[in-house]
Amino acid sequence: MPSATLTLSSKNYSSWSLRGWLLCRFAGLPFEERMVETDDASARAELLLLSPSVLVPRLTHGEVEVWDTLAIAEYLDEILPDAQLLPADRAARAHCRAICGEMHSGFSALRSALPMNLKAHYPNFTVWSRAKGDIQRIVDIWRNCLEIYGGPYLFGSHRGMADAMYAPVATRFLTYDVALDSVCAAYCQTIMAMPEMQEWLGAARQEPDDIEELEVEF
Ligand SMILES: N[C@@H](CCC(=O)N[C@@H](CS)C(=O)NCC(=O)O)C(=O)O
Repeated sequence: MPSATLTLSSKNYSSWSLRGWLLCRFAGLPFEERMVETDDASARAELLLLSPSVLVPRLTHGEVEVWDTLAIAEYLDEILPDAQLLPADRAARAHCRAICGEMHSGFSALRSALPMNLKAHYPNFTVWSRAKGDIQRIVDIWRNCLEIYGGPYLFGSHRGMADAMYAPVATRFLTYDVALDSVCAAYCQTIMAMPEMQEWLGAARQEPDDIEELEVEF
């Protein structure tokens, strides 16, 4: 297997970095991390050479360059199929792709109103009404998956692509004190208790606090 490098930005603020990193870890791909500050001009210029979208995460695997989180997930599933990032059953796989697609292309109100900030906690946070619609849809997705596949992960006993895609949402629900039913609260706890998640959180806590530009989206 060729060597792999995963380019990331902030561990505290970058939800897409977290998704890409979890996907690589779930897949069992040995990789080196490369951190870039995307608000630094020279780092952006360098990133542009490597990732045409100027976005992270970006995976380099030997000669192969993959950017965009969905593409990274599909690539990892192809090269490491035994990791079962996607469910084995075709219908479940289609379901998984559909909800990952929703996360990838949607929930913009949630993303802008409740940016990922792992070090923060905002008790009694008032959620903007459009973001409430996104939260309701995510809760419905989670409840439906956990009921059909039996949990504790979205597609059953094996964590995979969908859990990586929704993991930053679990952190947001905790950061912003979003009231959840017991099923969804338990799913959030399952995600937060994963050893990989604990490792990422530990590194996020070590980051400096002042990356203001990244407080906006992600
Ligand atoms: N659709 C992209 C989204 C990636 C993305 O938005 N990444 C953010 C970090 S969370 C980024 O690189 N921002 C850099 C910048 O805007 O300078 C994906 O799936 O990977």
